[in-house]
Amino acid sequence: MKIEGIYLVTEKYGELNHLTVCRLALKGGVRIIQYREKQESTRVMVEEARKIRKLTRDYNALFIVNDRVDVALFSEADGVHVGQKDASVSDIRKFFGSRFIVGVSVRTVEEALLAEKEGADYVAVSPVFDTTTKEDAEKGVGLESLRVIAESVGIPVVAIGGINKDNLASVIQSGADAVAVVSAITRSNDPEKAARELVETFNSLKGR
Ligand code: TZP
Ligand code: MG
Repeated sequence: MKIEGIYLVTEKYGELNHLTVCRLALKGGVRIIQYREKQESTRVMVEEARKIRKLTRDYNALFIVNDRVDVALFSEADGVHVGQKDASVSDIRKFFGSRFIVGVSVRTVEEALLAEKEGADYVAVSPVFDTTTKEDAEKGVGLESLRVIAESVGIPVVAIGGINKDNLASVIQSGADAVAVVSAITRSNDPEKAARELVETFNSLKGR
C-alpha cells in the first residue's frame, strides 16, 4: 500500500483517547494511522498499539508507530516513524527487513536525500506550517521548502504541521503525496466528519 492520502497522527485530547480517535478517523476514510504517545509506559503503549493494530486491519489501513521500534515490533505494526534523533533508518532497515515501513521527519533537502539513501520509505516534511500541537516543534519550513524537497526525492513525501482543510490544497500543490494531521481531526468537535471532509477534499484535489 502506497503512502498517500490523509494520514492521522494520534494524540489523547480531552475525553478522546488514541483508540477512539483512530476508530472515528477510519470510519471517516483515513487509511494511514500513526500512534504517537510520549508519556505512557511501554506496557500501556504496547497494549494500546495492539488494539489499534487490530482495528486498522479491519479497515485495511496502514499502522505506523512513532519513535518506538520496540512498540512497533510487539504490536506487529506495518512500520515506524522516526525523527532525526531517533534510531537511524539504516539500523532499523538492517534489523526489520525490507517490508517494514520506515518514515523519517526532515526539514531540509540534505536530510531528505540522506533518508532516501539510507532506505526510508517516505519522508515527512516537518513542520510545514507553525504548530502548537507538538510541544517542541520548530518553526514551519514553508511551502517552498516542501516543494524543493518533493522535487528532490523519489520516495513519497508527507506534509505535516499546521495543516487543515483550508490549507490542504496548498501543500498538495507543493508536491505532498500524503498529508498528516493531528489537531484537524483530534481537536474537532466531530472527528469522524473532519476526517471525511479532509479525505474528500484530498481526493477531489487529486482528481479522484
Ligand atoms: N510532527 C511535526 S508537527 C507535528 C508532529 C507530530 C504536530 C502536527 O500537529 P497539527 O495539529 O496537525 O499541527
Ligand atoms: Mg521522534
